[in-house]
Amino acid sequence: MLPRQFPRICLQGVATKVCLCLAAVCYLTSGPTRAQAVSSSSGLLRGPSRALLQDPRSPGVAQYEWHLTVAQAAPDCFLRDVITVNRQFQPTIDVTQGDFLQVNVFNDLPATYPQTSTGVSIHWHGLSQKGFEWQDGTGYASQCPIPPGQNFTYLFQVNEPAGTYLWHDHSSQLRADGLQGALIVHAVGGQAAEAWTYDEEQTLLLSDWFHGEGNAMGMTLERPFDLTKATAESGHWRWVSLPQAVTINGHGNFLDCALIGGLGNVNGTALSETACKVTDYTVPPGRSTQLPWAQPSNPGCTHANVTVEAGKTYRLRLISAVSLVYLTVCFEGHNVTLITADASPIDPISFGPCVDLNSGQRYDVLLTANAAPGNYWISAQPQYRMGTPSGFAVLNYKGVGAALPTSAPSQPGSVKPWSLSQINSIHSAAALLNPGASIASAPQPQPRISPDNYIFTSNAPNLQVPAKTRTVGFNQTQPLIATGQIRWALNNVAHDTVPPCTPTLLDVYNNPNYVEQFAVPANAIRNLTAPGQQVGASQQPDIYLGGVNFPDQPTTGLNILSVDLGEVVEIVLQNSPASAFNGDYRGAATAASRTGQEQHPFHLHGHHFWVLATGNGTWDPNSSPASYNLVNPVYRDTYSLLANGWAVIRFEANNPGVWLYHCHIQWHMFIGSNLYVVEGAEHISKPPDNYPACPAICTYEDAPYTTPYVASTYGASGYETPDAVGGPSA
Ligand SMILES: *[C@@H]1O[C@H](CO)[C@@H](O)[C@H](O)[C@H]1NC(C)=O
Ligand SMILES: *[C@@H]1O[C@H](CO)[C@@H](O)[C@H](O)[C@H]1NC(C)=O
Ligand SMILES: *[C@@H]1O[C@H](CO)[C@@H](O)[C@H](O)[C@H]1NC(C)=O
Ligand SMILES: *[C@@H]1O[C@H](CO)[C@@H](O)[C@H](O)[C@H]1NC(C)=O
Ligand SMILES: *[C@@H]1O[C@H](CO)[C@@H](O)[C@H](O)[C@H]1NC(C)=O
Ligand SMILES: *[C@@H]1O[C@H](CO)[C@@H](O)[C@H](O)[C@H]1NC(C)=O
Ligand SMILES: [Cu+2]
Repeated sequence: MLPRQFPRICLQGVATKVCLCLAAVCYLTSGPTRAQAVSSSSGLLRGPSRALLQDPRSPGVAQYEWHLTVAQAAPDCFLRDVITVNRQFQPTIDVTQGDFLQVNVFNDLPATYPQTSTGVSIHWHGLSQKGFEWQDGTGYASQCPIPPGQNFTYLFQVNEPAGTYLWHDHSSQLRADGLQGALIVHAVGGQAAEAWTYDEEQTLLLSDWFHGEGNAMGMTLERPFDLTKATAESGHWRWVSLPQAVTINGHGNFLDCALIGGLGNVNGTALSETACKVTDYTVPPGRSTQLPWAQPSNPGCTHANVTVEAGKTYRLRLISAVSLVYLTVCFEGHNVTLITADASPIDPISFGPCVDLNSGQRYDVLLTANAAPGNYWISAQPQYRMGTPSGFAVLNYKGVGAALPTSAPSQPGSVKPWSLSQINSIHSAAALLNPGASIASAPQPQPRISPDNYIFTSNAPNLQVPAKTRTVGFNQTQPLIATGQIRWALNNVAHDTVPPCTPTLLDVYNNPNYVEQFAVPANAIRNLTAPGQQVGASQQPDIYLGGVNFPDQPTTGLNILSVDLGEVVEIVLQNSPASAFNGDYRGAATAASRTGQEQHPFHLHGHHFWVLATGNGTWDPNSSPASYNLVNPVYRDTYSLLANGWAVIRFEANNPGVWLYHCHIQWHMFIGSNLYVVEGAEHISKPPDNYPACPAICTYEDAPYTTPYVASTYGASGYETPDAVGGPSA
């Protein structure tokens, strides 16, 4: 549904709220509104890239007013506190390509809600924000978070390919509490201008869902992993474990694992019954393990229905908004054709009924309702983290009453994740590689894509791979640092999630030489002895320059890659054993026991990039480049680094700003798998007028989340972290 169907004129103030209640979006199309939008934010018109504002199509403004509050809900049949937007769970944003998106976010969350930062910020995942570097919504990178009781208005032009994106909190772990949703960029001219032929569209937002609050779970990741460093007050590290459910469009059932015949069987190993149980850990203190579930009094305790009409073709927008688990989504009885990857058109390809999505990835698929009318399972099955229950929705044919299908639901482990050759067989749409070609004469099912409808305003819509000017390599590890804490690290630096009280973008705007000036000199980082506690009175973490410095010992600080405009940067990412590169301060004997690796979805802000190769084993500078696809690699914003594998991407440095490059597993990013790309520092535009003030004192993620600290900060709010019992388990 296009926002144009909503009220076209909404006045400010009360009237706006009325419109919001009716349609959740106010849509303003008049010229004066556009002018007003531009002048209200003086940072928008500076530097050559802002020329895009002069596009003749007179963009309008999709205007939202969001009030974030805590509410009780049971998306997976378990009642808990969730975060809502205007009392809606995970609402969708609709905007048209080339228009402005304006979202005024009011943080009406209680100050006692556990936050490792002091507020919220909203990131628009996949939008490259070219020319709008202050609007990326990354806490302490592009802005200070919006504190409780305050508001901040995001305002930027959506100069992006039409397609499927998502929005989510990017200051702490609030997306695990539901603060996220779909963001759909509609083509100018609507569906008729789209590249594919289909009758209807629907969005499927996939989330994994925990019964503990995100920030409370995050705090336990800060406790000492090394038991000898744990005290009665600190407790010790505990992994967030597996999600209790997978939801589809906000609906699921944590007892869906009971649908698995005999509790399921993965590669010959029976799934443990505990996968179906609410453990002590998942129930916040003071709450019953016997809270009602699957009762009418629990709104939302149901499965989502995707109703289709026989004979029609549907564009299904699949979005993985999970915080942890890689999912395989399958449509029983129907094959689907993939048409876009992260909003980039691809050569249509089908792997049968299933599609793999890693956290942060999107695929749009075409599904034709050509089976016998009835009800069919849509399943979202976990991979790599067995014990997570599958999530289910129902593909319901119109005229047949919606009901759970009678066939056996697909069980976790019954479908293999995509192989390397499948991952590498997803290619950019041919039409984007040769913008001179006549699109009109392209035969169907060749997508009707032109540079004009692909990227609204860009100097270089041609997706041919540019020659690289520089290669940067990163080894991903999981060190145990001298504080006894465990981290995820890139080149031995675990990024501090909450850096100084000034966002790095503001530091760099004020001093374009900031990072180079204050970076730890290479000759000073070789002999680190006690990493992890380097934050001094200046509240300034150490700065490490990725690709330049590789500390001998794992450490924490700001991990920064500094690039100039015009560079074409190739990033080689290598998965390495957890304790590689002196990654266990206790020494070689214990390091030898921590050799595991996990798969990681990596996301780059501010850009789409070419994925040249996804490989197995150890990347070899001599032989691996031979496997790169330099002809038609997929162009996207989130890609997979497989366990024991490597992957190579290339991006053009054409967007001044501070852009995160990070693992999109919430918990991995939180304790270190993150990097800031500081790009074109001297070309960063002025901050907007309404930029949120930063707190005088910041809470570092190295803060001691001891029982007394949590009690004094959050009081008896019911959000306290669970007691530390049991031992580390990962
Ligand atoms: C929103 O924040 C601004 C400061 O950025 C403030 O002036 C304004 O009063 C706030 N609006 C409301 C309704 O609280
Ligand atoms: C799907 O349909 C079933 C059967 O009518 C209904 O019980 C259920 O509430 C529906 N789900 C949603 C999310 O509306
Ligand atoms: C899906 O595609 C496979 C391979 O082409 C084919 O064998 C199968 O019959 C198709 N299934 C459906 C439901 O169309
Ligand atoms: C990982 O580290 C090893 C050892 O220092 C190095 O040879 C390799 O090039 C690194 N990998 C990448 C992708 O940088
Ligand atoms: C690191 O320490 C070693 C041994 O003390 C010393 O030889 C070396 O010069 C030091 N390196 C640097 C860069 O200071
Ligand atoms: C990677 O190589 C190892 C060893 O040859 C093999 O066991 C594994 O299946 C491969 N992984 C993939 C994803 O191909
Ligand atoms: Cu990760």
